[in-house]
Order: sequence, then C-alpha cells, then structure tokens
Amino acid sequence: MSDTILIIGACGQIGTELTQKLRTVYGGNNVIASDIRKGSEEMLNEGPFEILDATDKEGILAVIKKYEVTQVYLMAAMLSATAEKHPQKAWDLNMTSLLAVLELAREKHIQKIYWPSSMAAFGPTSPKINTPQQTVMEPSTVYGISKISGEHWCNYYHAKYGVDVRSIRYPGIISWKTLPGGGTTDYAVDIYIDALQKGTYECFLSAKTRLPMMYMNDAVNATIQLMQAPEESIKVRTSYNLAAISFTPEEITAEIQKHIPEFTISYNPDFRQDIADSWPQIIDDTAARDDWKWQHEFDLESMTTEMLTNLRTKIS
Ligand code: AKB
Repeated sequence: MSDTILIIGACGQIGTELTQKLRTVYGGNNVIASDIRKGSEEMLNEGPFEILDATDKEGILAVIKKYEVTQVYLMAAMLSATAEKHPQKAWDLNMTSLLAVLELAREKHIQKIYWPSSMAAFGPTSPKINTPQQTVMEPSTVYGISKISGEHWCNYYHAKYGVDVRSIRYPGIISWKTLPGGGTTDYAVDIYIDALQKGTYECFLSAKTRLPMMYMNDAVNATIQLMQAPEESIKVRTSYNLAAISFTPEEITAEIQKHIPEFTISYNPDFRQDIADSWPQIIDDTAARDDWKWQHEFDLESMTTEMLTNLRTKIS
C-alpha cells in the first residue's frame, strides 16, 4: 500500500518546507497539507489543503478518512518564547494535539507518526557540552516541559500499544522561506534579514550565548530519513538528539561580515536569555548517526552563503 501523508501545521517554519519536500518525494496529491489558517497560493496549488485545528481529534480523523491517510506529521506547536507568555495555551496545544494523534494510531486509523521534540527538553541541570542522548532532563520552560512529557507519551504508546511514532529533538532551525515565530533561536534568522535590510541588528541574546543550530535543508532531510528508516533500526522511541552546528551571536556576526563588512550588532538581552542559558550548547547525536545514518551537510559558512543569497532575491 502506498503512503498518504497528512501534515498538521503545514504553514509553519518547518511545515512549509517539509510539505514541499514530501510532495516532491511522494507526489503532490499524496501529501495533504493542513493548518489552522489557509496556506499560501503555492501550497494550495501543489496538492490538497485542509483547514484543521491540531487539537480537534474528530476533525483530524475526518481528514484521515477522506484521504485514506497512512502517516501523520504533527508540526503544530507553540515555541519557547511565546509559550512562556501563554503557559496554559501552550500546554493545551502541544499536548492535546499529540495525544489526539497517538490515540488515532492506537485506534489503527494511521500507521506512522512523526512528532518533533526539541533541545528545549533539556534543562539547566543537563550537561551543556556534548549533551548525551540519555541524561538528566529537567527543563525550566513550559515548552520544554511539554516536549519532555510528549517524548514520554511517544515512548509509552510505542511500548504499550506498538504505535510507530518517531521523533527528533530539533536544535534551532534556520531558514529563509517562512520565518520562525516565537522561538528563542529566532535571532539567528532575524540577524540575516536585518543585516541585509538595515545593516545592523539588535540581538536579544548576549554575544557569547552558544546554541545548537541547523539549516532547514538538513532538518527536512533528517526528518524524512528518520521516517523512511526501517522500523528495526529505530532504537530510540522518546526522541533522537540531532546536531549540525553550534555558534554564538558573535560568531554568526563575523561570518555575515565576510559578506557585508559594514554590518554591526548590538546586544540587549531580554527574558529569552534565561531560556537560552538553560539549553545545551553542543549536542551529541551519535545515536541518530549510528541508528539511521544521519549526516548533516551545512556548516555556518555554507549556511550563511545560502541564507544571504536567497534572502537577497526574496527581499528585492
Ligand atoms: C525555540 O527556540 O523555541 C525552538 C526550539 C529550539 O525548539 N526553535
């Protein structure tokens, strides 16, 4: 039987590019995009689209039945900075949506689930350098609490009901097509846009705040690679650590200055500094590299060239 995929939260930063890539891999009509708001013209032209509330289990089931969906990618979530402002809403969106999809798999309406976790599942007491796959995990943010809880729900549904749910702990994701919203790592996208538009950027994190990051192409490839891996190779059913690059605002500035020498940065840390300080600086993703042969392609240099080239065209 061929795969039919439903993406919930297809209009978000990762959802947009994941939808595009999955449509090239599986064919436009086999990938149903959905979101709480209407998608772009491009998204609507390239395949089916449904308005869908990620917390509405019956609504999701209706779409699954309509298109005979076999796999769900649940990409809808409230990210770290916004979640600190709306804790109850964040918990409700992030947890209700996951439990709805896990239940639909337990009830055998779908065969496979992808659900993103985050490095935010780690906390201030986790090792910051080479953060292992398994270690102390005591997140200090609402978003992180929802991610560590979600990971355990995934593990539980796999162990108890045999649900094939797969997950990655994303680092900060950097992209130019759709902007991120409400995250702590968003500075690493904003900085490129302001470098091109204003020649200067005021950063909400301090100069030496090192965080794990990844270019979108790598994140999308990793996600599809994990979902296509043979079931017996998936040994982690909470969520896989995933890493590519780690840098500070100071270091990304120096890289941008190689292209735009007059670019300047100033620092004005806000509440997001505490969030960033609670997260890992460098992540050990040996398990993903061993189990399903993950390899990243982009480093800070190649990502910066791609970001500036693509944003220049988009902005002009
Ligand atoms: C955020 O900053 O909240 C996200 C994440 C690290 O999951 N980008």
